[in-house]
Amino acid sequence: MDLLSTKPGTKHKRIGVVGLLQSGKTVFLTSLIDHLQKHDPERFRLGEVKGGWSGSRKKKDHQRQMIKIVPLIRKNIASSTGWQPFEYERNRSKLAHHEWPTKTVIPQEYRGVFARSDWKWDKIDLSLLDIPGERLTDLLIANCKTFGEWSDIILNQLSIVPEFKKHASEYLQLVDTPPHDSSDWVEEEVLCTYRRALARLAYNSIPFISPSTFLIDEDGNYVPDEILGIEDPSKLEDELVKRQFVGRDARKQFSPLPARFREKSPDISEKFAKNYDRYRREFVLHFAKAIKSCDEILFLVDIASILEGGVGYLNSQEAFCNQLWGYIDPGLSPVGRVGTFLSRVFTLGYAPLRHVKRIAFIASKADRIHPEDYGNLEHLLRTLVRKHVDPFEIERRLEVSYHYCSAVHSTEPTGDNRCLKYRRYINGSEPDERRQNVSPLPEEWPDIFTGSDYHFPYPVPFFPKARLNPPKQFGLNDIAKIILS
Ligand SMILES: Nc1nc2c(ncn2[C@@H]2O[C@H](COP(=O)(O)OP(=O)(O)OP(=O)(O)O)[C@@H](O)[C@H]2O)c(=O)[nH]1
Ligand SMILES: [Mg+2]
Repeated sequence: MDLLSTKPGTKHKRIGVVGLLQSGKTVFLTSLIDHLQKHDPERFRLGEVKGGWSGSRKKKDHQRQMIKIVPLIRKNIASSTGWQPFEYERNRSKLAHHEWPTKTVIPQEYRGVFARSDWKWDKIDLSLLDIPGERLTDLLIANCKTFGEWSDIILNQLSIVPEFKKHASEYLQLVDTPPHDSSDWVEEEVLCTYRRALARLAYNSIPFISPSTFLIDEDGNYVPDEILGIEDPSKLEDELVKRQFVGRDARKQFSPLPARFREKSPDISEKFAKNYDRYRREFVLHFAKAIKSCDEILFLVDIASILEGGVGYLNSQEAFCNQLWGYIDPGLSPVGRVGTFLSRVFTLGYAPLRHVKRIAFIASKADRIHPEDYGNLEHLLRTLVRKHVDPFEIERRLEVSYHYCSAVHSTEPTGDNRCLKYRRYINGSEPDERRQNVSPLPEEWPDIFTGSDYHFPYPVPFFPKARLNPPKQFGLNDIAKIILS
């Protein structure tokens, strides 16, 4: 049992930060933690209340004070999930040297206890979970108890979304006709062709890649640099097919098979089903359950990168959204609410049934967009996710909010048209100043767009070297208000 969270007066909140790869989760968390560790109520406003910790009683009645946060336990403490501790110090130091943090390959958790100036007795014990974007594409596996169910959904997606189909057509054709025998050779051809489809999706920045071990192996090793550095696309594809696995290792692979194939070739499909079950049970459910049992989810979407990625990226973002809510099943029906209440009563509050009660959708990296377009940013975010989340909001009383923020604000408008000023390495050892006219954001998602239609800057992070000072941010404090409530 988790002693800290059960201490009277300590409210434990588990928050999952999710989003596709490179959506800004790790930078968001690093900046948030930095602001909470060094909270300056004037610069990171969380609202104001009457009185507070300081001032005489008489004065308190009249004076309004900014809410102040004080970290009580500053280090990462024993993880409740068994995940690795969040690498806050390492990320902070990279940012201060004009480098973005390296990509996350293993799920990480930050844990810290904070006091609020307007809460007399209670403390807040926060768990913040950071999951590599690639792993989140495995949530469909968590949601599908059987290999057959998963196969049908994946093959359906691959064949109906044109941008997916383009890269998967060879595989779809191969498995459409069941083979005459179930030899090892046939099995290897099926796996190899599926790996080729995933390699093409990855090369074309379509993050619809499951099992995720194709990109990050079970031990957290990303595709090696010597493969990523190959410039010739067909050689890169060949190397990915040869070196990466769709499963926990070479002998435990699986790929989706249609019903007719499963029926006519039971040997291969039983083997794949066994590998799928173990992958699901021993690997995916471990982190998937941790996300499902969060109190709140922060869902980060990088709108600028979707526009730069083209319509295929937009469609994968939508497919991902669908899979995520399908598994997390957020909000609570009236029956669910009674169940949660009873579980609290019978266990004296020690083992409440956890369920996601709140989701904040966040358009991240707003500093890559011109401030004139911030209004469109929120609208694009809403239209992207609304269809999937509205039913939960209406029927399950899920609390939903929409935000935009830049966690490490690294650009500045110059005053000319849509021009942003920022820093970027060109030749020297220090980054040089650059100016760029950025694309205007559309008011609605265009019907069709390609990667070359939109351009936004890629600045180096602007982060204080002085450890006392947290970074310039925009909109992060509004999200912190939700987390710390
Ligand atoms: N301009 C700007 N760029 C950002 C910001 N946050 C993130 N980025 C950019 O987005 C990239 C990815 O950010 P991360 O926080 O590592 O993304 P992630 O979601 O943790 O990615 P995975 O670990 O791959 O799942 C960074 O390397 C930066 O290039 C921001 O606040 N402003
Ligand atoms: Mg990360």
